[in-house]
Amino acid sequence: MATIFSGIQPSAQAPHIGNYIGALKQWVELQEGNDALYCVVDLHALTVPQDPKKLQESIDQTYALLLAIGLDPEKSTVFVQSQVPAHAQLGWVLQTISTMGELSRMTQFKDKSAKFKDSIPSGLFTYPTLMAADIVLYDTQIVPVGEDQIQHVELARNLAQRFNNRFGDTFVVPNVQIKKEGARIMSLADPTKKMSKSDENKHAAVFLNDPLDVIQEKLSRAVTDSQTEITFDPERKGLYNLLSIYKILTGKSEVEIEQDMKGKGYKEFKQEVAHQVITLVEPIQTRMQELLSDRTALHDSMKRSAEKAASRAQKKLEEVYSKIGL
Ligand code: AQP
Repeated sequence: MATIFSGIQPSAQAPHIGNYIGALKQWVELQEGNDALYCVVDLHALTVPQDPKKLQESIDQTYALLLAIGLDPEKSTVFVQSQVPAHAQLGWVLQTISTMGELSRMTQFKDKSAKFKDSIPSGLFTYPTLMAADIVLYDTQIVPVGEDQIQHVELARNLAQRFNNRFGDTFVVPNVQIKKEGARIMSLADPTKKMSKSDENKHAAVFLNDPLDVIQEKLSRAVTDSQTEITFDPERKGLYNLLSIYKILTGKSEVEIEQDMKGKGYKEFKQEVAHQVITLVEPIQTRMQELLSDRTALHDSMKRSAEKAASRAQKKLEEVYSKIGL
């Protein structure tokens, strides 16, 4: 049994199938037989300007989505970050042992800050130290994430080691866990870019709350190439991306898929992919609506999970405070 931690930001835009395939699908698998903690990282969402009412709604939506995909609060601890104060408290401590140099090297900071020109929010710069705190608070061994988060988990490892060296053994040094396949699902509109919630092109991503006809339309417009044969070739980026999605959702082998697709055209193949995506998201959407229709029950569930997480986190924070002389 391993201790697992991972998080997802609440955002007005629901998670996309890249988030699902790269991260969320693993979360559901890993809750069996492990000590798993999954977090709606709402403090991270504050690194860019937010409308308070919309943020509150996004937190509910994201929490409901995590339950709807199959996370079970009886098996894993599914909670909201801001409801466990030790995250922000340890975040500050870890920020004080991080350096400007290592934070400046984070590629996500470089990408996200580019949108702000002269007034870059400083939270965007320091956010990986809060993410490190999220992880090490629970003596996490494994962090299942998509490829874009490897560098942040590496920073969490460095900060845990640095703290242990300075103040004595305190934190478990976490390991990142990346799926061999699906760790980087690409944009449907431009398969050289990763699928991203914030992409301005509305055909780039399929979101888990997209109406079913929109899913069909987005997949039918997905960029491929002018060849005809449907085979797994990483050089044919658009097709390869669709085939990867199809492979993960069906559980079929590459040979089996190539066999099935012999003689079929792109149109038919894309319809098959859309069918698989719809089969995945339809029950999730139904369950999510049920959960969101009873906010009292939803908030009760959040509160119970936060209490469970907080009692663990508080112990670790007290150990840290005592070691650093607070
Ligand atoms: N394209 C992707 N393929 C596979 N995994 C992905 N993840 C993100 N994009 C892909 C993984 O999803 C988890 C939750 O991500 P997040 O909510 O922290 O958002 P993010 O990493 O910032 O990426 P997004 O969703 O595309 O948002 P924006 O547009 O804001 O960058 C993480 O484990 C992530 O690795």
